[in-house]
Amino acid sequence: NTFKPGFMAGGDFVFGGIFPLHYNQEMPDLNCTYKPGPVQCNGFDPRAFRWALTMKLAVEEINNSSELLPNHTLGYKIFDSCAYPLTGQRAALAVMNGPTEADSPMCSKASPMLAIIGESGSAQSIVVSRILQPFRIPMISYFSSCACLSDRREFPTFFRVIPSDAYQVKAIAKLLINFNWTWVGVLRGDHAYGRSALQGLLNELQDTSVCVSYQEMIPLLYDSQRAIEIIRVMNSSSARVVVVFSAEGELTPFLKDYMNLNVTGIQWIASEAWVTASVFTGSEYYPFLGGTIGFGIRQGYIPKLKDYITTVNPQAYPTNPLVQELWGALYGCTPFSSLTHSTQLPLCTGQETLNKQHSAYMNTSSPRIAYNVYKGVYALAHSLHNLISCKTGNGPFNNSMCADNTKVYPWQLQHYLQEVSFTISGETVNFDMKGDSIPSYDLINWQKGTAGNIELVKVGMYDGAREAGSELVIYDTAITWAKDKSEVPVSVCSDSCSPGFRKAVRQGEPLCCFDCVPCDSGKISNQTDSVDCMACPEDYWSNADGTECIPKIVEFLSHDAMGLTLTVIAVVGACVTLAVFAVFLYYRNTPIVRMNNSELSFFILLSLTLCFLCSLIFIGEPTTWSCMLRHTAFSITFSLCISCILGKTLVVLAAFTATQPGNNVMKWLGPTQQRLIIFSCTLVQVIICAAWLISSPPFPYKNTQYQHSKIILDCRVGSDLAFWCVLGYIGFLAGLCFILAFLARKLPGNFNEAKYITFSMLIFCAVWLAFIPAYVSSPGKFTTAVEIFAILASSFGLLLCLFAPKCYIILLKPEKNTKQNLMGK
Ligand code: TCR
Repeated sequence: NTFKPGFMAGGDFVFGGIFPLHYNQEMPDLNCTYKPGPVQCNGFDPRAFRWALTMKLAVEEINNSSELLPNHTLGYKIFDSCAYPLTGQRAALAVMNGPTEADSPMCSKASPMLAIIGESGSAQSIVVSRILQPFRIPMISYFSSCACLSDRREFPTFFRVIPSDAYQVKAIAKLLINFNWTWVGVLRGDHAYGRSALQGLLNELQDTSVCVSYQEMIPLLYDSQRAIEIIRVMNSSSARVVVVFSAEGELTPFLKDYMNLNVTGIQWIASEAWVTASVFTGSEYYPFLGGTIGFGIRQGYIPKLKDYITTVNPQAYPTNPLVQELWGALYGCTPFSSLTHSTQLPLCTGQETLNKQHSAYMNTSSPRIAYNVYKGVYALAHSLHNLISCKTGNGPFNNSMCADNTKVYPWQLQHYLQEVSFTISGETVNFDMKGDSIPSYDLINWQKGTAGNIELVKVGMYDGAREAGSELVIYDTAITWAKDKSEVPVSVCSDSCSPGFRKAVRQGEPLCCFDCVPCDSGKISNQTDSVDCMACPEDYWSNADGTECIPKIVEFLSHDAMGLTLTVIAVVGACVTLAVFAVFLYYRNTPIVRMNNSELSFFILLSLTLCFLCSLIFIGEPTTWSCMLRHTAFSITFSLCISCILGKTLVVLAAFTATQPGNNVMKWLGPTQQRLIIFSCTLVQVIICAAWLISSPPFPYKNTQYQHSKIILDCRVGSDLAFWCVLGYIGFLAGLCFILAFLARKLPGNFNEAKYITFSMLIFCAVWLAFIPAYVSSPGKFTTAVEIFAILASSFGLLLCLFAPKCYIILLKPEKNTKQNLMGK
């Protein structure tokens, strides 16, 4: 009961093939009380049989080709692995055994076994690779996608023409990023494939904008209770996109439960293991699985495959048990009664119809795995061709040697395999240092077919041959999304932040979940989803929405409503003062004007006019000149005014003392002395001002500290000391004046000037004392307004207190304007 190859043919060079021609095995009883029988394989798999035929076809094509390996023939030996590591190991050993004369009488000379096409499942490939390793026999797998096989130290002779799962995970990550799905769930089966794919995806998603909302595992021993819990998690999450790393096996019961709970609206991302699964293509699945998208192995085209497959029938291979098993699987009958085959199937009548379940066997229009097998065989043939066409003395081996064509070693072929590069139907095939070929996937979308069933439509691809960053090609408009929608589903944890806001991470939650907080004033963000707000440049400030920097408002007291009002008041004040001046001039010969030194009154009136007018310098944009003028003009006119009043007080005091006998103070206080007092008092202020202007004059200044959104133009005093000296001097004069007037207030006489002077000084001091806190606390241009206001108020105070009573008498009570009446008694 020897283990026989499924197909074999002799040649100058022989390649082995290992295919899972059966999908089930029966282990012999191992109670060790009798000799254990061989493992029985059952469950014929027509798909794998087609793969094996593809290898046979490829070898025959190459043998007929006049370009590839002319004058040499290839042989093959194809064994069944039964889709299981242990039986895969048996196949590997059988392949290496070499053809014996007993096995194949047609090839008497034993040709070397150079390389192997195999195996399918990664578990089997691992075992086979370990067996081949000591003999340095290279192998090319067409279906083993485990990323673990990329480890050259562990699997030094392993090559493959299927992309490693690591690339699938990369492609899925790119897909998630492309569609802006930043909040996704991941579901996986309980096996190495699911585990490593999930791990790989998490790695790929690090440092991207995508976060995983939840990761759930479908238990190995299926449990409805657990599945329902998982479905509840899926339903309650705002992640509408779910990536599923699983095989059809464990997914079938899970989807059954999912459909029973009538959950819809999930956008599935299928892993390669189930995106091409035919079990879910029934119309009952469409409402739940329609729109599913995922990466499948790239389809290829093998022109001769269709015809070739029809040539394999029981008539052409009467002695091959596999062909008869194929017939059993496809038509449910045995073609020959003569063969002692272990099935109890009826004899074929020729009327049988193709078994629906295996109808895919005949569909060879766009093979995926078979095409991989085809590429693998061609890769071997091209390497061998290169090896044989080696020019003597130009070879790659030690001392530039070539391989000996009559005695080629597998390790020599491996060298050429590593270097090989060729094109097959437009696609370049080569291997990197890890034995991986250029990754390529089709993006497959599950759409509604004509009969309501699900059809797999190619809507894009992942092509590793394209330059980095543009590997993913998607035909957006061709995609149907879940629930038959045409717009891309949204799967985010938080909606994106509009300009003017920035993202604020929520404590203890993934980066994709955030709040949007408005930018502080003075900072802006002009893009959606800004992480930070940026500060506006100097002299710029944020607009109300926080989306743009706009120039700051420049503020100063100008000819706006407030400025105009103050101007009008100042002008009116000046006019009133001049009017009083005119009245006094007109009545200059009446007693009330003449009584107390009329010259001083005219001085006071003139200086008051100046006081009113100097407030006008404070209105308008501050310049170097206006700043210097402001304070000096103000302080000099005021000290002039107060010195005049002081002079007047002194005269009043002196006049009274003079009435007392033996006193002639009046002699000391004649008009010349009065002028001298006024002049000298004012001169002191002029000197202070001159010193101020020379040492550190006031200057215009852009104040941005007070209110950040505005530039307030005002004047800096330059020297604080000088400023306070000037004010202090005015204060000193006013205080002196007040004290003297206060002393003189009770002096006899019906018209007591001293009383009014006391009163005016009181008002003057009150206004300026009140001015200080108002000045310090008023914002922006109001500071200047307050200053003007104080000037006007104090000027009006002086004008009213000193001149209103006199004007009253002059204009309205002329009868009282007599010397008797004014002197009293
Ligand atoms: N290679 C996997 C097994 C596998 C699979 C599938 C199983 C692949 N694709 C689809 C079921 C359905 C890819 C392996 O073992 O390496």
